[in-house]
Amino acid sequence: MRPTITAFASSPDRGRGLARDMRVRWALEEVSQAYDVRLLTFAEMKEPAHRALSPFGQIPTYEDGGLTLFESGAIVLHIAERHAGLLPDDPDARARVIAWMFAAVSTVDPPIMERSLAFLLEREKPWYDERITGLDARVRAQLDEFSAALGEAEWLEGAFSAADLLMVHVLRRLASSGMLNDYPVIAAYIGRAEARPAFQRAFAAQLAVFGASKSANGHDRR
Ligand code: GTB
Repeated sequence: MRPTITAFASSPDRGRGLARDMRVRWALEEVSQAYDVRLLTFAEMKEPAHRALSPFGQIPTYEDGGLTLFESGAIVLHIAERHAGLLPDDPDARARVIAWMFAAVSTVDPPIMERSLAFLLEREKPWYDERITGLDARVRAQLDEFSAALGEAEWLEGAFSAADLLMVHVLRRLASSGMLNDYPVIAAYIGRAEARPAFQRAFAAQLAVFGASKSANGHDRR
């Protein structure tokens, strides 16, 4: 039986693979698990049928047999636990990978997300320059720390794992900021992950959805 995930019918990321269904698609591709996708409009995401899967009316969700899950980090962990390839066998190494997964979603992601939202929603406000300066400083401080932690390692814990998958997805959001030019260790890490065939298959799949949403009405439905 193939799991079904949900994704935006017309993603505001315009096919850049930044929406969080990308994490789930990528994990499924890494473990060679075929899957179905149910595409949702913003209105459909807030309807009771979807809220039964996702209390906050968001994507992605995951359905497999009787199991339904929300939260991309939990879904990736579930996939990693059910299939070989994304978690080490050694219990201590596995615990460290899970710690890095939490670090990606609960420590590294929030300031990056806050910076993106400020850029999107507050760019015209009188306080924007001061706000973005503060947010940039927070993100840069964390990039300094992450760069030092990664050091010369190829991946966070031995072989590529679910931790790298989540961390890279979080960090990719900075691609358009120009900031990563100052962090060659991180840029190379992202590049290694993006070169993985599983990443490329997942990226192409979400890009195809964006292409279809654009051509459906003959214009960009963003
Ligand atoms: N913590 C949850 C998880 O990790 O699964 C957060 C899920 C979430 O934020 N989902 C977003 C959503 O459903 C889409 S991915 N938003 C609609 C809503 O809340 O009503 C976040 C996202 C959206 C857009 C871009 N973008 O345009 O670049 C990137 C990421």
